[in-house]
Amino acid sequence: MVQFSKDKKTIFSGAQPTGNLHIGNYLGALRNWALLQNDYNCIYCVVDMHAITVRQVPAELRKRSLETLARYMACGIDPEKVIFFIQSHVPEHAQLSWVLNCSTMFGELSRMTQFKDKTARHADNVNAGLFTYPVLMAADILLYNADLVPVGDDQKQHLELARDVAGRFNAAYSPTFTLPEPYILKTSSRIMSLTDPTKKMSKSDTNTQSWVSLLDTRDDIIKKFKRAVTDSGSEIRADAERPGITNLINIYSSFSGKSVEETEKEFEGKGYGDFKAAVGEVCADALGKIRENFDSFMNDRAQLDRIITEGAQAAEAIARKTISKVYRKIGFYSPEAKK
Ligand code: ATP
Ligand code: LTN
Repeated sequence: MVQFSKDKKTIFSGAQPTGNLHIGNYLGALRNWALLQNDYNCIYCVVDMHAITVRQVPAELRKRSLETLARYMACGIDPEKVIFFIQSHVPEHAQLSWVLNCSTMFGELSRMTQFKDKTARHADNVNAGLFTYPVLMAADILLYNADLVPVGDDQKQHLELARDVAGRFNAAYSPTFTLPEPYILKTSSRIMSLTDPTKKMSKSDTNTQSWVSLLDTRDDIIKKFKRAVTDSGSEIRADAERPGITNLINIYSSFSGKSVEETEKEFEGKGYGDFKAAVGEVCADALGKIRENFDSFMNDRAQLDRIITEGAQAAEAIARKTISKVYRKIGFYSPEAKK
């Protein structure tokens, strides 16, 4: 069982059980979760309950939830150090979500930009879950009294709402929840599209040449970098005026662990062709290792199931305490409670 230290701050984050991910997701999110596990008490959750706010194919969702866990572990998350579980396995998330719904205002939820975007994209399925999505996210975080939440730009508004709801509950009853802060990664760099380096790399881009998937073969990866759009000029130097080469330098430096300056020095006097080949190699090596780890986790279902079960037990031990406290404060009767 994971042993948390009293001296460390608690980090909570959630990952959508999505299928294909790209190196932008890896360098901007996945890898960083693993980097935090030594310095913080980390609780990570695959948010299958959030996923059903848009229509899912049930068999696919089941498969992807497992794959998401295996993928994060392949990127270095160690279930001996981190509480790692599937959201629907800990019913307290749904329980707290309902209570918090009653401390969240209709107007606040109406202002959420993700709700407005998703409503436009899924006009045939504007369900109430899509609307109250941020309340479930607040419940995720507040159940564990997380101090810090690593999130991307798009989730900052939701985190702000979680703080507001927590503050409102604390004021109405008595101090109960820790107010969570966003955790901004110092190392986080934005990886840009390989075909248009002024746009961020994104899996919704229909041109598959623009992004490198974690599942691409070595050959594909090398080809994609060879064809990557670069700028006029021939020097390997990072510069805001030359977004193409700058992006490749960032990618090389992120995978190799070398700084931008070291990278520029290493390739001094070399051409774009040599450099692109080197970026392809270093990326393919790293993804190859992740792929190998992933396959070995996926091939041992008994071990994965054990990790998921123990993760849910550890999470629930914390979540149960919070929900009992909340139920007591709001006035739900319990025969076990002391009179
Ligand atoms: P979509 O195309 O559906 O918007 P996406 O590929 O942009 O998806 P998200 O699912 O929005 O990815 O993001 C998952 C995580 O990966 C977030 O933490 C986000 O900040 C990070 N991320 C996404 N794209 C990049 C990128 N190009 N560079 C760095 N980090 C990224
Ligand atoms: N909404 C987030 C996923 C998410 C999350 C959370 C992130 C659900 N619950 C709690 C941080 C903390 C997303 O779509 N990336």
